Amino acid sequence: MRSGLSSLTFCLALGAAVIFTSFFNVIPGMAETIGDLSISKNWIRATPPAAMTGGGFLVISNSGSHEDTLTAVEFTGAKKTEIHEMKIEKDVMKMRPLKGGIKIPAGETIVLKPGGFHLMFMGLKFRLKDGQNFPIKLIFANAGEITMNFPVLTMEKGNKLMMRGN
Ligand SMILES: [Cu+2]
Repeated sequence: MRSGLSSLTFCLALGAAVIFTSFFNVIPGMAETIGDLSISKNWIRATPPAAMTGGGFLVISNSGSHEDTLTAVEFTGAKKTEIHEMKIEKDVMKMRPLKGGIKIPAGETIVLKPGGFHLMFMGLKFRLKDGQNFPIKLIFANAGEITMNFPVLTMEKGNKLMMRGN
């Protein structure tokens, strides 16, 4: 019976590990810090087949006393990554690249979310599927560079993540 018990224990441990891992992938939530900046709720929206563009989202808080700027973003899964804003022009919602990046004023939090600021992946090299993870490099003017793992989520899961409390 001893071997039966130990294999049961093994299975339970494995099950717990699998549950923990998938929980971890689906709900990142854990903030990472670089200098005075705290970055959280980072995710990529899952894309339909043959989509050429994709979107990335995150929350950046600046606890320091100086403004910083997200100047550039690198994602190897796309030919080019831009930082976009959404604006209503003549009653039409349009997006356009923010040439100078996104400013994060001292003591403030900037949210990149669907319908607002976002990372825009142009020329996707492959489909982005729910459950995958990809490293993305964020480059800040003052704080420097940080590479974070971005989970791919459906719009529904991503919106849930954005609505969660910190
Ligand atoms: Cu865009």
